[in-house]
Amino acid sequence: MSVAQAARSNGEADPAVDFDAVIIGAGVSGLYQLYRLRELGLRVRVFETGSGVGGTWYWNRYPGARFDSESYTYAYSFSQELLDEWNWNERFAGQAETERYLNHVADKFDLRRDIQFNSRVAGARYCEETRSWDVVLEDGRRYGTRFLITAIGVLSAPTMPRIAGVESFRGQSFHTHYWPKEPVSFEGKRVAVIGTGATAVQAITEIAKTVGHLTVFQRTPNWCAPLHNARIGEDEMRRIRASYPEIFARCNESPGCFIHKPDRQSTHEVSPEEREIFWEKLYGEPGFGIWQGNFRDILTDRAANALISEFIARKIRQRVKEPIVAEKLIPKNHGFGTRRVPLESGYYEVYNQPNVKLVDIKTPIERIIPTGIRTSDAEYEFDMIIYATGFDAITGTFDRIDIRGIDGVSLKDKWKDGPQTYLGVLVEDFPNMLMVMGPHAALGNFPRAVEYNVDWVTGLIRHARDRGVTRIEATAAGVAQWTDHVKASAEGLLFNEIDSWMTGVNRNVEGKQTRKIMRYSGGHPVFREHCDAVVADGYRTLALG
Ligand code: NA7
Repeated sequence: MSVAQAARSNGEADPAVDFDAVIIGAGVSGLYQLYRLRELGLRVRVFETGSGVGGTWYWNRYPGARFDSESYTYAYSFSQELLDEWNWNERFAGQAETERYLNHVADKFDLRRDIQFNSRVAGARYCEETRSWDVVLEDGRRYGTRFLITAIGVLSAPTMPRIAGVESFRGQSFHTHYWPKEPVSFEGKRVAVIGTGATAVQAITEIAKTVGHLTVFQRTPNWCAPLHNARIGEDEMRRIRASYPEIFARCNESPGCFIHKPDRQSTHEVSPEEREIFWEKLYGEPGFGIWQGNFRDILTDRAANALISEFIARKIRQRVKEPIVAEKLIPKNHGFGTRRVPLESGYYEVYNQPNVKLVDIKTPIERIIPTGIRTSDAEYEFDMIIYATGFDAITGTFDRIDIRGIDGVSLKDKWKDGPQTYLGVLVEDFPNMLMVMGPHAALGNFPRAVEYNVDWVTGLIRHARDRGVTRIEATAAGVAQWTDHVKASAEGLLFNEIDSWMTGVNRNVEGKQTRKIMRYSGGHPVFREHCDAVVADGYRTLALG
């Protein structure tokens, strides 16, 4: 029985909704949410802006785009058949392989028939009378739904820099997020990249292989560490497949759902020699180990953080030939790991190429001009400008949809001083809106977190359906308690003291200049304990009606 049918059999007013659930987004979260809700027999429609599935992995097709999490830890775990049949080609899959994987998932589970592509949701308004949401697409089409599920990702609202003259440039220009599907050649071209975040680090390294001349405009350097990608052969894939249960169990035990777990020791417990050996080992190993599998206190203890930062600085000095350039690439305003660590495959060596120039903050960009870029002390001519300038993260995608709850209250207004949620899933005054990977949820290795989050949302909807419940809302007390807990869990963590997308700072967006607590920092195991406890308690902390 669908939710709408349950409501009718319950004597409720006919909700006259088109769907039991509308899901916004056909990325990693939306696809799995659709799969689960279909299992409940619900009428579901997914609205997706793109013309294909994949979300992040549909849009970000810039050169060098790839996982920083091990491919086999990033895969969905919910279907044994899927695990059995899919072979990963690379330890850290590139965008094309991941997009292929997500298309395979969509085909295998016949998901496309409920996905409406090229359909951007412009707004959604809750109607108390019908206990349903009125969803409006950009082209004006409207749909009614009992539940509105946001599966819009955390990095889906790209931002351009607020630099005068962007429109005046006469050459080619791209934001990395909106990279074209057609191949782009850099051969013989003078190319500029603005930004040095995780995206830029990947793109710069790839572009440098074929470019005529590359100029990188860096405002803030980031601490990068080697990815150590490699191909996965048949034997290795067989071994990986045989150990999926252990792999997923290990991910679920770690704070970020990564395969790497923090070392139990403090940096100060071991001798400088032992420390050096451990860090050398981590630096030589694939993936996020140096960040997520390091001594337990590198992200809480300033002295420990200074030591690991110095270790990485030494590596940068060793790898970059020109000392002045090396110094420019070493962050001075934040410690290692306090921002998202870009993983790289020869990034630092790019700056040893004679055709690559680094322009740093000392000569900031003043203006984009028709022929290129003007800084405070020079003018550069370019054929192409690439904006790797990041995203209005976490709440940004919500802000771009006009979401209105009870009495027309706007979600954007409600969150103007920072998000307030219950478990990162529900918001007071926005009944029947459920967020998958919303603000205040625990981030990390995305699909691991997504599977838990989606299962939790699905469990709640099943509970509602089985009891004829047609209205689900967070309580004021629940939101206050969770928001306080999220803030408390962030205390003492060095990355919450630094400007980055993870703390909601984006100098290119009005009102996003100050740090906010945007995500749950208590780690996934504790996050799950909280969410599980709510279920065990029969959802009594929610207002159900
Ligand atoms: P990030 O990490 O937010 O990086 C954006 C970069 O763009 C960063 O270096 C910014 O410098 C730079 N930026 C932004 N605006 C400007 C202007 N106006 N002038 C110069 N430089 C600018 O985004 P990414 O796309 O690299 O990565 C996002 C996440 O995607 C990543 O962490 C992965 O999880 C995947 P700033 O640091 O603000 O000084």
